[in-house]
Amino acid sequence: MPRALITGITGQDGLYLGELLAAKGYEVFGMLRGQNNPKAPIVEAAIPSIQLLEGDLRDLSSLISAMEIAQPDEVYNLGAISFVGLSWKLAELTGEITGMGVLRVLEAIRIHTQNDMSRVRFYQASSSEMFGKVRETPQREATAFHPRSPYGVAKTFGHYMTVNYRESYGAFACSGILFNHESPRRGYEFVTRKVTRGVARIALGLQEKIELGNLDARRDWGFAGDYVEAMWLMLQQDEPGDFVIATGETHSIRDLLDVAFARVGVNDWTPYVVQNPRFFRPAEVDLLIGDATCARDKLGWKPQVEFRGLVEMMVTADLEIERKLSPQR
Ligand code: GDR
Repeated sequence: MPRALITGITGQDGLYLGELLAAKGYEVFGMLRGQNNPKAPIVEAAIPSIQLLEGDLRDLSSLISAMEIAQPDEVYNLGAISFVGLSWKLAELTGEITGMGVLRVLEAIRIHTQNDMSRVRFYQASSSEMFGKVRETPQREATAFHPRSPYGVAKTFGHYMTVNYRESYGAFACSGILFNHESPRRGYEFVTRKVTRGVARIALGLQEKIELGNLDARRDWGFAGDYVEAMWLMLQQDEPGDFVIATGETHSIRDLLDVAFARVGVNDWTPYVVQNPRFFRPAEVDLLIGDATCARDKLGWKPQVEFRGLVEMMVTADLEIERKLSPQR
């Protein structure tokens, strides 16, 4: 039975990946921060066979212990401070966890394997935010980086550390450059979920308006369930490598609002949406669109869920959640 260790198990991707690996027959270990983490029951409900370990990306010795307990064949580093908007306010902490955390996981593997790093396959959750002020469109593996937020800078550090350990120690280390990926499990602070939850609550009479930032921002949005499959595929290859994972389509926040409100029968959403400067960012990325040709050719990966299906899935799920929370509606 192969063994996998996932950091960031409580996040959207951690849950989908844990489910995928458990279904494939893996023994799955999930790393959690702090005792009595309130998210532990959610993880245990989604992945009943999961074994939870304590560890912190700020603490190397806790990562070495996690390796010793889990004895993993594969390590997926999904743990991070992942909200870009917050990273300007928590720049140092973001650097510490999202950036230095990657180096610590790599070091923990190096120490655990006594420098024979190829024994443990490593996946780093890199991000399209590394492209930032883009040098070419669409973006591919060879596109130069120009991150535009402390988050993007920290992810770029993690990406290059992953490449460096591959080149320095022969680590089987892969970096997945994932464009935005969403689902009904997305955190409420991200724009897709903020919109789909807001739409559900407006339809049920529980909320009047959604406050948003830049409505002209555009993203390449895919379904998180499809994207974790790509993570696994990267670690099943003969050689490690870096892969862009994206749909190749771009949509604006306005498109997102069109589809989400249409799902509840509203064609003109303007009365329900207000812009608030609080949600604008000090610097925006340019047009992010990914070219996932390498992933298609080498991994045989392609996204299954397209934009409209994704947004409708999220509104439908939020209607159900909000109805349960307010049964009188
Ligand atoms: P992003 O996701 O920064 O792309 O990072 P997010 O959903 O936060 O923002 C997408 C775009 O929407 C605009 N926007 C708003 N965003 C939020 N959160 N709230 C608002 O009210 C709002 N109004 C407009 C933003 O300006 C932005 O342009 C995500 C994260 O998952 C990262 O961890 C990951 O690495 C990248 O995707 C790929």
